[in-house]
Amino acid sequence: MYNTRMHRLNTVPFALMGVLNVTPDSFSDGGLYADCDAAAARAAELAAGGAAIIDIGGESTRPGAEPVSAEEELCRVVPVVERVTAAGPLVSIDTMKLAVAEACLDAGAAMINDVSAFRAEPDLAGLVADRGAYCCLMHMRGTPRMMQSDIHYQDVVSEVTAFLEARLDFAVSQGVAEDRVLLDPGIGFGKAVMHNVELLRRLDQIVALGRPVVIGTSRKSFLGSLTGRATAERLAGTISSNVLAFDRGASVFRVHDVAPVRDALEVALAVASASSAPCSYEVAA
Ligand code: HH2
Repeated sequence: MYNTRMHRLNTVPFALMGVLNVTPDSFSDGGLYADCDAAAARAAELAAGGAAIIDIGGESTRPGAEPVSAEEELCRVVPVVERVTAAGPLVSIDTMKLAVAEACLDAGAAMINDVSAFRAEPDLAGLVADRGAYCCLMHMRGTPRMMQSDIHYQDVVSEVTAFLEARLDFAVSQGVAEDRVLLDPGIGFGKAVMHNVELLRRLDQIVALGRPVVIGTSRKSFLGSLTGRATAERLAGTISSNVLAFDRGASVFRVHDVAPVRDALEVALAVASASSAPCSYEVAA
């Protein structure tokens, strides 16, 4: 059942992925939804705002974040995955760990969002293949702890594109069906401000790999650098960057503020799909 609904990701013009972090230390919603009732209420709010997918995370990946154990991550996320899937929304689990991914698939999750793109635990690819689950493979330089130090790229877009193509090939070599894979350039993961800007500007290069592209700019620090805004004040920057990514072919938008981004994307979609035939109109005398 969930695979049929997820399969629409290959065809819909866009889908919103609502962020739900059940961590004490996520960069923008840390500590807000650690309680299972609060998390379930937030998931319902995200779904009502237009989220087709709820992305549940139990380990922060913000720059400098300390890793958490599999036991701790399991305690944080599994009860929430059970509650949210029982309520109806599609669930993606934001994890790099095989044990967490397996328990969350058992609890009803439909997608594994692995910011390490199966590098942290390569056997995760086999699990995704066996279960026929979806996966999002993201580009990240190094690990969250160290990723923002000593950043160098010759051509960030070509390097990220080549990385994603290689990770897609790896997933397929492990038995994952290509049409189950989404790709993500990893905005803010081991990138300086101008690398993020360049990735958005030339996103069509990544879209050309032929898989749905996920984009995660929501409230991120590069928006703060560009606008001088604090984390809670980055909605306009979030909307702008998501609309620009949509214009270049991204189709899944990972955001905290689902409803306003949805509205902006609906307008962008209407403009993108309007006929280019000249309008005929009459002016009343
Ligand atoms: N960004 C974050 C976490 N997971 N997954 C994908 N696919 N793409 C992203 O851009 C992405 C991601 C970081 O944001 P957030 O979850 O809000 O913060 P934290 O990692 O501190 O929990």
